[in-house]
Amino acid sequence: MLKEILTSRGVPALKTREEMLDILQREEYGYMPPKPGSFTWTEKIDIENFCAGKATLKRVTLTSEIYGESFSFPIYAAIPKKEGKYPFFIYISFRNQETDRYMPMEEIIDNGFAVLSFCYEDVSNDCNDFEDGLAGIITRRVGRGATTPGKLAMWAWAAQRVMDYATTIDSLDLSAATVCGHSRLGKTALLCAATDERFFLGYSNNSGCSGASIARGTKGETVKDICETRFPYWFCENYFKYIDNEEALPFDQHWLIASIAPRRVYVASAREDQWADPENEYLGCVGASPIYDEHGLMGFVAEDRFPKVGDVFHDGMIGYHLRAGTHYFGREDWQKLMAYIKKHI
Ligand code: GTR
Repeated sequence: MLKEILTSRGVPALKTREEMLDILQREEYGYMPPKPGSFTWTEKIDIENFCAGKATLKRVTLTSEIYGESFSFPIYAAIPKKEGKYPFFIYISFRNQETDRYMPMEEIIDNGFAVLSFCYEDVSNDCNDFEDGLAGIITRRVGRGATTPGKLAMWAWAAQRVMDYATTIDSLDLSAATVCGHSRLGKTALLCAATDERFFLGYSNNSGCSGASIARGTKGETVKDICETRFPYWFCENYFKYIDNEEALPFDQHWLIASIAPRRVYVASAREDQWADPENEYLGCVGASPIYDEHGLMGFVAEDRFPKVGDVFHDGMIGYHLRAGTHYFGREDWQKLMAYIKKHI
């Protein structure tokens, strides 16, 4: 039933990962900024006995050379003290805080994970300002145009620099890296995981339009809403061609999910978050699933119907849940995400 819905909406067939990533970057997010020429960091201990002494919290400044300029941004690194190799989250945060309402740090540490996090606006501000931070460096070189990176691509690039730093830490299990974020930062997390094969899992929480949610036939936010009225600077200018013209998109958002394959991806929806359109987020998973067949893996193992509150689908390479409540990255989401990871590592 759901596959037929996708077909009847004219959702484009999957292509190779390379082709999908090229089209998504060219027509939606802009091409990802280049990898840095050199990469250094400085760190200091912020809280020695963080979370009742279970972890150390460091404040780290990452510095990358890009287009001949130097770009730095701060991150937090919360690493459990007990010797071990920890699976970890790279959490793209709305706020420059080591714990916040979307990130229950102690609970995450107690579940056996480390967390590296940064505030997206320390990379470039969330407004139509292409002079601030990383945006300034990029725009001085490539300008602002049809295929140049929008802010989502810049924030995703920054999460990849956090991954560069993660590779230098002995106590992290580099085969179990998850990038995660909520809403606009859920879109960012998917783009980050899609364009960097070092991630084991990309997790998007309530990412909606231009994230996990199929654009064609949405009952929530449209390309016009997101580009015209609200956040044009998140994208490259080519995306504006599809305002009121979703049927002309040469892709749909299931390509973003499928570009993470054969690695894992997780989409979390909330019932009352109709702006993100949970049904279309679910369709994104359905549409991406067949890519895993080529790898002999089970993609989305779920029922062939729209989701209901309480559904948790954790068996396939694509994880999913739909919870009650509104647009929020809550403890229930974290618990389900951590359960999925523990099941598969
Ligand atoms: C909304 C936007 C969504 C989503 C959300 C958020 O206003 O329309 O696409 O990204 O913001 O990031 O909280």
